[in-house]
Amino acid sequence: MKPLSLPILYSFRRCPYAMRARMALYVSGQSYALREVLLKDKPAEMLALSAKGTVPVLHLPDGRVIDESLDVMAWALSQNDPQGWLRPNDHEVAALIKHCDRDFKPHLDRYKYASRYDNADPIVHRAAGEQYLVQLEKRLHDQAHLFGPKACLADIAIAPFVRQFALADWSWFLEVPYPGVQRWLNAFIETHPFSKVMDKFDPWRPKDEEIIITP
Ligand SMILES: N[C@@H](CCC(=O)N[C@@H](CS)C(=O)NCC(=O)O)C(=O)O
Repeated sequence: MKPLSLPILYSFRRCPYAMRARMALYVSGQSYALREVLLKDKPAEMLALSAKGTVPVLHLPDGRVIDESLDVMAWALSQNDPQGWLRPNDHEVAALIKHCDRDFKPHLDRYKYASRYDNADPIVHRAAGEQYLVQLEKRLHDQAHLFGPKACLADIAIAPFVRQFALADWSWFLEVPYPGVQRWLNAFIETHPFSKVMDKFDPWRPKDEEIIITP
């Protein structure tokens, strides 16, 4: 098979890390081959590139491998950032995303998938995760996005995780007193780029034709 001249993205549709990577690739205008992965049966081709076995993994035509979602976003937006998602040297953006990945995500997992963990009480973890919503609400009660009127890297990187948290019990989410977060999440779900990157594809097998995503 002829080597591809496009990047290849190993992805899992419902993974919030992969969602943020797909959105950055989409907005940057980058075409790529999408290989949908089953997490319980990861392709050897992906593991040969990145032994840690997490998605997303981006394999560039020059051979470089990017296997952290924020690095995929940074790479895509360094090629082209038409919506101005990158804000130079923004420590506040980086800190808010880090807070999501390091602190909020473990509570999200233990709330949504409590039975996968020993002694995880979902309500305790929901309450702990809610503290992150409180932080977001402080920013969103009087502005449309986390850092002003326009979306930036932080909104796109964080919203997929808040969506998962909300979907764990949507009626609970609608009742909590965070109107800014609710409005922001609804807008995120209903508009591009999110809706553009949620198409369904069968898991990739080596003999398959590549699925080329063109923005
Ligand atoms: N720090 C990584 C985390 C990626 C990650 O944990 N992805 C999950 C899916 S949402 C995964 O691949 N888990 C491996 C597994 O479940 O086997 C990133 O930002 O890319």
